[in-house]
Amino acid sequence: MRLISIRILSAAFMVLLVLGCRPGEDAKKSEPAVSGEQQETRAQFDERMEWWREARFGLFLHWGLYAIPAGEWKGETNHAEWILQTAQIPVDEYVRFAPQFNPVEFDAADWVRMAKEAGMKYIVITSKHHDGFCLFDSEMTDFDVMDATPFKRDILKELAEECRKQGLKMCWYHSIMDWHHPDYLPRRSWENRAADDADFDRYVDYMKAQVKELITNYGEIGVLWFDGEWEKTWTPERGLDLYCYVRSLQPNIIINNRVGKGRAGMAGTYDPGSASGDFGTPEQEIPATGLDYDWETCMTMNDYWGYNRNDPNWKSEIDLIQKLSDIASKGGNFLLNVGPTAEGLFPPESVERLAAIGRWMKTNGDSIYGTTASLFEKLDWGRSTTKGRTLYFHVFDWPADGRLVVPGLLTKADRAVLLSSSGEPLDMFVEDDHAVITVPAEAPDKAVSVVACTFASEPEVMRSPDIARVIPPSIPVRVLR
Ligand code: FHN
Repeated sequence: MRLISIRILSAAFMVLLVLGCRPGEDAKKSEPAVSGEQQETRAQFDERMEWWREARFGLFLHWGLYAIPAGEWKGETNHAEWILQTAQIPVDEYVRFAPQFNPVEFDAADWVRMAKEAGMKYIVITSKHHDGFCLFDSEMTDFDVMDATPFKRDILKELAEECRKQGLKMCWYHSIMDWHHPDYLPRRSWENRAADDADFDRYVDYMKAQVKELITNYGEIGVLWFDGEWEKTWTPERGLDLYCYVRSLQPNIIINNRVGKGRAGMAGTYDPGSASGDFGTPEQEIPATGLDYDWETCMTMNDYWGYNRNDPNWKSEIDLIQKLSDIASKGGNFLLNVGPTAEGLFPPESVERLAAIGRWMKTNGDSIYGTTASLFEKLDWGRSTTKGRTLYFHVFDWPADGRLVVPGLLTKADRAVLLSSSGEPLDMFVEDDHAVITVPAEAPDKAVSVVACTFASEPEVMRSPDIARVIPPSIPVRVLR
């Protein structure tokens, strides 16, 4: 068996990323189009993405009028944020929820505290979902929390101020699709609302004006998370125009791939070289392997994004923590969702899970924050993440014999410790094609126990020749032939 060491040159990273922000033919709008080209080198892109790659873990919030019915309609209980569509509620009936929206228990400080204590570094909230209702004070419409509800508080303003106070990044979800606005097309198939006077260009003007409000009225925004891009009226050209427009307002903002038409459905994959957006968006799923671009899995804790009071199908804290490890081991971010109630509270099941994840992150956060993907093809007992010359081994299935075998690791660590310990070194040796770390009989954590191995020099990892993954060029890779 001949081993050769090769360095994988990530040619993809050597290429300058040039972003042509030429206004599309739809850019003839009242708003100034982005003039000229915004050129961004790989180094500039990496700098813009840096905080997001470091963060690895964020809170998704789906909140709006749909929290009032809480999934229920005429005896059915299988609705949520799509209830206008799934229950075929005419718009003039749906808007009657607005005067009922009075979340008097809402406390931005409490929400941000729970996210922070869970180890989350950013919050993405629905500024406007597909139903068109705005959780912020918009000059463009009265169908917002300030004009249409008794609550009359700018929820996004309160959250943005709290995020700045507590050190989290504030980010907005914004739906391109808008079932309420008279100019949005197409209408819902079952609707009898006239569309003769609808003008989609006029709707895009409205949407861009609201996006401008979101980007200029609330301080620095980390991510604009677009959604609802799949209908035929939205085009790649409009997506590029919108991407450039947002970047012209806040050049350092990060924008997901749903600004354009690039995402492949729920897989959320796309070609960053041709489609707009800065990261991929797998939804309710985790890619089988890492992707060779930035990506973030978004996921619910139960079955619905918006609050459904009858949904008992909650993922366990163990499952959620293992999903966090799995995602980080593939170089992705995890955007975990909470659907607050109409009163403005997180469901107790969400509160419990956030707290449990937070306890785990308090001990093991170093194995998630700022890490890159595993150097190993597959570890039957768990996952691995990488940070400089430290490899973190996330053990889901603890070895009964006290021997943690790491196939393909050919270098003995300078130091091996359990993150849950006070730093007592673990014995370790290398034999043949694997390393063995001696660990305690009992797993320190019922979800994921993490062993950190720090190497005096770059660890050598043996891999099969058919893995065409891009590995940081600084780490030599031995290829088994
Ligand atoms: O239709 C939406 C859905 O309601 C939810 O907001 C998810 C979250 O990513 N996105 C869309 C479905 O892909």
